Amino acid sequence: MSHFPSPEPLLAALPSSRRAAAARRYAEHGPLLYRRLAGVYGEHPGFDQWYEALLATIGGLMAARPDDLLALDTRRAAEPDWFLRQDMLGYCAYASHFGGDLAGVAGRIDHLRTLGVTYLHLLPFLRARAGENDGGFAVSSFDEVDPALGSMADLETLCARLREAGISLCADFVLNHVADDHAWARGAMAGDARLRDFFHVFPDRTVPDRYEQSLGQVFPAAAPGNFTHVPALGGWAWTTFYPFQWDLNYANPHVLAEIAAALLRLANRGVEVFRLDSTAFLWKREGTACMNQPEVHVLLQALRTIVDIAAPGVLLKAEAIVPTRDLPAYLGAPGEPECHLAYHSTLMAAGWAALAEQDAALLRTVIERTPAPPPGASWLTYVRCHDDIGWKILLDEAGGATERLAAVARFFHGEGGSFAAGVPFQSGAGAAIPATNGMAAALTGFETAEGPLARELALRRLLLVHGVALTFGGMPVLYMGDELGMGNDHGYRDDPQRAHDTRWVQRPRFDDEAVARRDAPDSWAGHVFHALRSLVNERRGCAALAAAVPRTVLATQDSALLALARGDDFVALFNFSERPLVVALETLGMGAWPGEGNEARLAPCGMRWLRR
Ligand code: OTU
Repeated sequence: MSHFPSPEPLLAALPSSRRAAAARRYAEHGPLLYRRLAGVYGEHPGFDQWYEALLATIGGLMAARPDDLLALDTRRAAEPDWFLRQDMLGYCAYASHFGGDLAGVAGRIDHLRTLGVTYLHLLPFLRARAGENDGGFAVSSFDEVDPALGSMADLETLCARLREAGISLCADFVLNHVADDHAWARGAMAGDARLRDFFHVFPDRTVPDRYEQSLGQVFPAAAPGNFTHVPALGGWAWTTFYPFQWDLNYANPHVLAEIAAALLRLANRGVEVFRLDSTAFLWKREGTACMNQPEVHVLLQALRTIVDIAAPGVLLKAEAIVPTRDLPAYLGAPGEPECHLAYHSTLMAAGWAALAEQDAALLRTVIERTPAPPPGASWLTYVRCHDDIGWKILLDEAGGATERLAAVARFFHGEGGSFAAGVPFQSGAGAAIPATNGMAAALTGFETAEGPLARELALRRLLLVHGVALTFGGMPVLYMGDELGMGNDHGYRDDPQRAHDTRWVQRPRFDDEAVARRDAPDSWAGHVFHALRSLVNERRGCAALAAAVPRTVLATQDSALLALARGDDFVALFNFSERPLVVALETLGMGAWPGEGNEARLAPCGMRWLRR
């Protein structure tokens, strides 16, 4: 690099006690930061001044970082793999539905601890647009908590209380778009040219029509197209998601600087992990689907280096719901780190597909195509979340067989007499394969189960898909209510603001009665809770299940069987069929398993962990 700017603007804002550490971190990460930003913005007039201003902003936020969080940064730096251990367990919930408000979430700490949770992802809790707001994903202010949930002070208190309990708070950070009533959008509508340039605005349909030729649609039924006419803008705004969510223009360096600062401000409140929402969409390029563009990775790597400099205890988690081949890039490469974690959504979808097909073929292929992540990074594994299960991300593994995946979707929508009680999502226009919504218990057959045998089978299916998430290696995240086998909630249908969006079927209120039955083993809730917790407990004591231990898919004689080895002394066996299976252990090719005899017997939809 011919010209590498001095760290002076960064250091100037810092008290002398913090300068040495900052200088050291800048010396380590600054060159990559500069290279990445120069690569994407270097041609902009005034790039050097912009870069200096960015450093000054970062320095100011480093000066403002509270002492306890500085201490956390130091602790994390001494143990960078803290989130990759087998005792890490995530849990995801809407604050409103889980605890009523932020303060109420603290009241649930006991439940989380009983389950073994060390990481709590609260879905969007910042001030969102009034009226429809996509479950909080239309953010109006990065600096205000939704008033119905509390205040920034409540957020700080909650972060501190969770941390005391050994739980890291993960917050959504919606950086692809803002709500149409965010100050930036309002400014743009009021005619502020600087803010108009924060968005992709087109005077007429000429350019949007060109882009549309290669764009997909996320909500083809509820929000068709990717552009919205906004009279106050005198043109069309890019809106990948709902019309009230305006995509930010990351070709404008000021957008990145604002977003980085907003993230660091939240980090200074005590948020430890940021779920970077919809990362795949951050960069637009005509003639493409405008997903996974190389610049997306440049921007994410820049954000990562900013975090490494200013708040190194903080983790970034990529939410990119993309085919397996596009996923590894979100974790970066050795020496070029990107996100610490990335949702493994094809693994998730393939686990469900295996249940529908009673065959683990797609799942095996996904696992085989998943490379080992670079050091210090890993996958986020999960079974359900607040969003739909999209099947089309499995098209590669399915060899392009649309009909095969459409059959999986129909299966989960209960067609053909299946056990599942899922609800289709955004079927219709442009969706050859509808996505699926539903709580885990509904998708595994509990809602249709009549009698204890059918219920037992539903429980085993629920454990089977969770078992994959807990065995795979990475950070498993449970979804609120699934640990109690909570079912679908159809109440959203009566609310005109939510009725069109079937994802609400899996966003129930936390069921206090189910929690009360948690420890009663003869209740469904108690049954599920006990079984899942046993699995979590066993995992915690099993070093082979730490994220970094290599995984291998073993060849099996029965395609319904997934045999997944972790290291040399651990094998998980998953039977995706509804037949009992007998596995001759020598066929696994891993030697003898003391105490196991020659064969392992698996119940229908049963699983086993073999350890040495
Ligand atoms: C994300 O999701 C969020 O998780 C959704 O809840 C939001 O609605 C959306 O962004 C907009 O903020 O494409 O890669 O198919 O899986 O919208 C990100 C539905 C996404 C979601 C999809 C998703």
